[in-house]
Amino acid sequence: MMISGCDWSIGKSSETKSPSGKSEVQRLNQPPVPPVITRRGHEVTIKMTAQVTQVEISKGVPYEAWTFDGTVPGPVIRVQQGDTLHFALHNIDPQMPHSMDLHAVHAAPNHKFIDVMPGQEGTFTYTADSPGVFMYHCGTKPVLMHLGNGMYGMIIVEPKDGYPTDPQIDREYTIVQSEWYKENDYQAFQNEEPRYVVFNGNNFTLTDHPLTAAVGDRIRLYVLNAGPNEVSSFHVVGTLMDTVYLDGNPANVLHGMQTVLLPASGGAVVEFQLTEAGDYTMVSHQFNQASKGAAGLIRVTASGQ
Ligand SMILES: [Cu+2]
Repeated sequence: MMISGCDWSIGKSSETKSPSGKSEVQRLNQPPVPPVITRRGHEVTIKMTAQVTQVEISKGVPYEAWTFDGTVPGPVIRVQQGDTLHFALHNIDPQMPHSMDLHAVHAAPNHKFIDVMPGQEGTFTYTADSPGVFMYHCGTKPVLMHLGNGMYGMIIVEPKDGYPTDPQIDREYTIVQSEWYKENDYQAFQNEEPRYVVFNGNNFTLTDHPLTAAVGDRIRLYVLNAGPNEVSSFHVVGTLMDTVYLDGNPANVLHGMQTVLLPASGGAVVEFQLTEAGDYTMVSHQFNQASKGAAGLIRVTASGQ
């Protein structure tokens, strides 16, 4: 593992000469690498990659994303309160350093969230002391560049004794809100309105392929707003969120919520019941965001298929 204190260019793609002699931009599309997560008692080993992979952010709109494991958002990591995490980040992006900042842990950032250089693997150990729904992200400078290009995901730390409402829950899903801007454009990340605001990485999957539930099911969503810039107002049309645990901590309980405010990097566990068959839309109730893609469906049927 190497520590980088170096300055580096914002530009991502390198220029090469084609056979015709014309300059062209070299594009990367590294195939996704699923995370390796293994448990021995309360020792959990997590191996992830930093890599560059093309993702589809809207139908027919590719984006050369900087990713964890080749997806945006990165894979959901789920551990238990009190676990010791042995985390390894393999940086297979040939062009720049990346890192891992886990909001779920107490750690000195200059020791445990440090840059891993191209081709290197960094290993770090932390304890997941606090329960919750947390963001993880690349913390390499400029952080906005790495966030705007896709380097974030959700880590769930299950409470030691569970949530009081665990026995009532029939189905659970994860939703990560985030923004897409002009590709790899730092100025756009800094100054412009997002082109898309999306759930789980794009603006079509959760409407084309609704989440499913049966009539009467109690649903739990683990929700995270990864930003990088916008606040989210998470709402489910046609129900009330009977129980909300802000940031996923059972101590932060609210009841009867119509909308949950999620700051950039804020999370929540939200629970509700769907009492009639039909399609229920999840949105950010900041409707400019919903109109840019921050919407998805839960389809409720008698069978729940
Ligand atoms: Cu990065």
